Amino acid sequence: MLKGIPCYIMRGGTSKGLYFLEDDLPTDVELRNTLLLSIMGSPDERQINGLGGAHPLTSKVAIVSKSSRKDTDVDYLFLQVAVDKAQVSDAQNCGNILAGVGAFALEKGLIPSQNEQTDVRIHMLNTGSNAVARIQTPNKQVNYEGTATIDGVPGTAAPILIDFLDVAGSSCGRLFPTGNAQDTILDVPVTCIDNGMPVVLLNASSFALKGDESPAELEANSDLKQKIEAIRLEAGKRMNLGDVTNKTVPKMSLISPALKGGLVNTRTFIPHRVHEAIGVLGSVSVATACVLQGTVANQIIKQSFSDGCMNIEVEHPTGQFIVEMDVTGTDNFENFMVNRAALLRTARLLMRGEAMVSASE
Ligand code: NQM
Repeated sequence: MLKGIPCYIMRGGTSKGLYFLEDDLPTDVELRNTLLLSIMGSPDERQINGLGGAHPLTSKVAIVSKSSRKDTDVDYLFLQVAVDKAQVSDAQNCGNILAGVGAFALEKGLIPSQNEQTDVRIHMLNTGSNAVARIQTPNKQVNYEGTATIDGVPGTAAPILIDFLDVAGSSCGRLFPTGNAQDTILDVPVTCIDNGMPVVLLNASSFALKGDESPAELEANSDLKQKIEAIRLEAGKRMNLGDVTNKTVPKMSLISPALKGGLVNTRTFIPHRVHEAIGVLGSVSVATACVLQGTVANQIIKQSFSDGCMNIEVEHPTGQFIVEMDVTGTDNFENFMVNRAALLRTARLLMRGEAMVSASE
C-alpha cells in the first residue's frame, strides 16, 4: 500500500528541490530523514528509484512552516539529501532553494498575498538568520513568468529580489572565523569567511590552475581533489565547524582573475562535486572577501573599494552572479562591516502533487 505526501517540486535559482509543509512530514527527525531518503531515491548515484536528480544541486529539500517569531512570516529549514549516501544534513543553508520558499508559502496560504507584490520575511532555521524575498503577486496570485534572467538557468522568469539581513558569521560565529583576513593551511594561502555560507577561498594558481577549467575537468583531477579536501578538513576545525568529514561545509572556492568582464572568477567545490554556477550565499561570501583588503580574493583582483553600495560580479562556469552590497571599513579588518547584501533570483513551480511512499514509512 502506498500513501501520498503533499509536495511541490520547484526550481529555486540554479537548484531544484522538493518543498514540503512541516506539518506534512513526521516530527521525529530520524523518521523524517528516512522518508526523505526514500522519496529522493538515495543512496544511489542515479537516484533512479526516487525524485532526486542525481546531483547535490537537485537533491534538496525545503521544509516550510508559519513562523513562530514576530519579526518573520515563515520558517525555512533546508535539508541536503546526499545522493550516494544515506545521509540527510541540516548543517548548511541554501540561498537558491530559498528563492522558492516565498512563493511556496504564498501558494500554501501560510501568509496572505498583497496586491502586486508581497514581501515574505523568512527565518532560515539552519543558520538562525533572516531574509526578505519580494514576490510578484498581481491579483494576489504568485506570478512566475517574466523577463528576468539568471545565469545557469535557460529562459526568463519573474524576478525575486532577496535581501539578506544578518547572515555574517551565521554558521561559524564570526564573519572571519579564524580571526584573520588570510591564513596558511598546508602551505596554501587561504581566506576563511562566513557571510551566510562558510567558504574557503584559494588562489587557483596555488594549484597550477588557470581558473577557467570546467567542473568536469576539476572533478576528474583526483590529486587536486585530495589536496583541497585535506585543506578543507583543517579549515573546518579552524572555522569552528568541528570535524567536517561528513559535512557539506565549508565550500572551497578557487579564485582567479575575471575572464568575462566581472570582478573575479570562481570554481567552487560544494565540497566534492564542482558547482555548475555558484551558490547564492556562497557568492555573497566570495563577494564580501573581494572587497576587504588583505584577503586572497582582494589580492587577486588588486583593487581597493570605498565604503558604500556596490555591485560585485562573481564569475562562475555558466556566467556571472551579481551581489549588491553595502559595506564599510574595506581598508581595515577590525572595522569592516557588511550592512546589506541583496541579489536577484528566479524560481519556477514545476509540479504540485504527492510524493508516493510505502504506507509503512
Ligand atoms: O550558497 C550549493 C546552491 C548551493 C547552496 C551549495 C546555495 C548557497 O547553489 O546559498 O545556494 O553550495 O551546496 O544551491
